[in-house]
Amino acid sequence: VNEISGGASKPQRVMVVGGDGYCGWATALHLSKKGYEVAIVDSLVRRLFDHQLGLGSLTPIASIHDRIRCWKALTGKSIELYIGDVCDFEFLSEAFKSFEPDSVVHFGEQRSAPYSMIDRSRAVFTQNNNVIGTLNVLFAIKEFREECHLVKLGTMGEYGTPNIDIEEGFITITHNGRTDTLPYPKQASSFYHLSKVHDSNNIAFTCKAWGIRATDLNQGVVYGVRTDETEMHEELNNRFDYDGVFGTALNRFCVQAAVGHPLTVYGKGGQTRGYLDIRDTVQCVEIAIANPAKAGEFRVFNQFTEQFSVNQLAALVTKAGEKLGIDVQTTSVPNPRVEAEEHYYNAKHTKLIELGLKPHLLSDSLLDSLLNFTIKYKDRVDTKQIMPSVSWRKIGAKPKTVTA
Ligand code: NAD
Ligand code: USQ
Repeated sequence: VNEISGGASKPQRVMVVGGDGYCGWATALHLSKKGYEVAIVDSLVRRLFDHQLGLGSLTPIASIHDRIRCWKALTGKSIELYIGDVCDFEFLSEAFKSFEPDSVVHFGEQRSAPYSMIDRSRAVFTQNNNVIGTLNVLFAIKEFREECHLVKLGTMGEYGTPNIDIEEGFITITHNGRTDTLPYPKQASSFYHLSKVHDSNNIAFTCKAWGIRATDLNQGVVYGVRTDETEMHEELNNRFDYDGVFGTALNRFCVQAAVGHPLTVYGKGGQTRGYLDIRDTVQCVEIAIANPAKAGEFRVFNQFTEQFSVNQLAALVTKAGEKLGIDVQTTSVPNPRVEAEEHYYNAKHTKLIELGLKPHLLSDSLLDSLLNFTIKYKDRVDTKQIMPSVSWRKIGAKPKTVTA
């Protein structure tokens, strides 16, 4: 295992916070397969949100315990499990002292923009959960594992949609004759996306003040579901969200096409974002771990492989549907969000490529297989969950218990 541990004799120990979630589960298995010693830390709060809101994954998902048992039975590899909340510092300290991670990959946040815009209490929960959780991880590293590399999942949404090119984390500006390289301006547009901005500031500060080594992965929207490891057995199935709260653009469109629901383009559909295949998420995280930041370094990578507008995605899914004999319609839904619907977008994403990322670009064959995958499970779709139910403008202090 020398090639994965940078010359050290023991395999690297990686703590995957949020390892029961969509990106985290796929990553935990991928790293375990590659010979890393993996521990999953997760509070399972995401499964609770599904219960509370009456939502469910397209795919049936096994409990985290059964998932890990199945992985061990198939591969002989153990994944350690710590069930708890990273906002609970005592729990996190015990997990750190017991597992002694060389890297922490932190996926463990409330990651839905619409969830954070349901009502005041969800907005506050999101920022509390995300900001305090990350602060605790930073304190745990300082206190117990100074050399541990933090690989933190951020979001491309931290930058918003400025009318100039988006750089990777930093921009060099000349102002009144003086020049400096500064953090790229942040213009997030939900309480969720803002929580990531706050995280980035806290991480950058602790790198400077305490010498923490950190990589902020500003990830675009993820699509797809199968990875080499999750497809080994049904019990290793990843979750696949398609509802209006947790479902993301391309994944939702594939499910909508599969059940004959018109594709829900919000507003004018010119909203452009960076996208990547989940098989590239796991690759990018492995690359970041294998090439750690230096002590005191705050590194930022833009983690996506291609840009698409919502209209372009709808056109691609329509074309893929035609090939399978499905007539796909599109509907324009009044935009529940406050965001630019026609805008310039050109974001750099070269640093992960320079470190060896080999992207899986969105191809006809991937769209065919994703669409076929959603068709396989279409009887599990609750079509009432498809339309968006959370409004950026209507959020208030009154608690909401039903969203659909
Ligand atoms: P997910 O909701 O599927 O998984 C997140 C996991 O973290 C869940 O299992 C949840 O139970 C756990 N968790 C949340 N708060 C926790 C806490 N306080 N303590 C312990 N565990 C906690 O989300 P995902 O789609 O896998 O996203 C993972 C990360 O990647 C998030 O940080 C998200 O912001 C980021 N990201 C996701 C996407 C995407 O398209 N899915 C895109 C860009 C960035
Ligand atoms: N959109 C539609 N129709 C839909 C769903 C979405 O038009 O049915 C539009 C949205 O208005 C938005 C764009 O598609 O303009 C992307 O929305 P999304 O729900 O796919 O993604 P977003 O809310 O940005 O959040 C997701 C993840 C989040 C991550 C982010 C990366 O949930 O965790 O941080 O993607 S990024 O978009 O780069 O900020």
